[in-house]
Amino acid sequence: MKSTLIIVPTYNECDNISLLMDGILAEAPQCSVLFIDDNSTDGTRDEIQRFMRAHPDRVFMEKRPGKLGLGTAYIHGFKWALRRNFDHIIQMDADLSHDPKYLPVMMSQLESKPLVIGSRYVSGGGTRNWSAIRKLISRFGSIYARLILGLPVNDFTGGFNGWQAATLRSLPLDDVKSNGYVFQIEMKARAIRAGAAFVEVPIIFVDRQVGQSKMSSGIVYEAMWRVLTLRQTLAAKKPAALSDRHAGRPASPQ
Ligand SMILES: Nc1nc2c(ncn2[C@@H]2O[C@H](COP(=O)(O)OP(=O)(O)OP(=O)(O)O)[C@@H](O)[C@H]2O)c(=O)[nH]1
Ligand SMILES: [Mg+2]
Repeated sequence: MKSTLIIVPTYNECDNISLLMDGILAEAPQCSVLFIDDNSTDGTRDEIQRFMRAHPDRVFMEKRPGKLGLGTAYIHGFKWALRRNFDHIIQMDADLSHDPKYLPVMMSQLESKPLVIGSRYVSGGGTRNWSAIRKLISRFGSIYARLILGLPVNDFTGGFNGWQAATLRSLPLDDVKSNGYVFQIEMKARAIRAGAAFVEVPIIFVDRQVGQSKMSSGIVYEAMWRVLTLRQTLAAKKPAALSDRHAGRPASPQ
């Protein structure tokens, strides 16, 4: 059986850890979990350590000294996973916006697809409890990236994604410079341009109930600017064939 690591970046998510871990243990008991915590001050680390003590062989934490950003947290986690030879890597938020109930379908799709995208913008996907402005920013972000980068992904900005290890190994992780939302766009664009086949699995994204959003206007501006520079970067590389892609269609159940 393939080994799967779920990577969860955390910054002050104390009240979400327990529910998240209960969900993961129920839906994907065979998976390992790696938290990347950026020196949370609200007791997040204590909560994580509680689960590490209960599941020492499968719950791990990397501690970083301060809030260094989502992008570098994931790159740190990806490298950690590759060093330990996990076959599949799934990234998800700690704030329960990404429901662990989707883990089984993502894992089963990863058996055959190099990149599995949890998608709000394919049939069966959607968002719950988001303000009109958040919906607009998210929808616009994905359409903007799709048009500028010329790649047929419906949900470019989502952060609930699965990777075959070989897909991550094929990417120059040290060259990934985006740190906020746009990190999700850059990773997908680099992988697809490198030839990774992908599938978009429908997910319902639920707005966080507790904890503080780390979203800011700076993150949105970074995304708009960075997508433009990313187009230049990727244009300099030879595009690979976009074979076996299933953009826009929900994954068929297996
Ligand atoms: N390690 C680390 N984790 C972070 C950082 N910024 C955000 N996170 C985590 O990344 C995940 C996504 O962050 P959120 O604040 O939920 O951002 P979002 O989902 O884009 O926006 P909201 O859901 O509106 O809050 C959560 O698990 C956060 O705790 C960071 O600088 N370092
Ligand atoms: Mg969130």
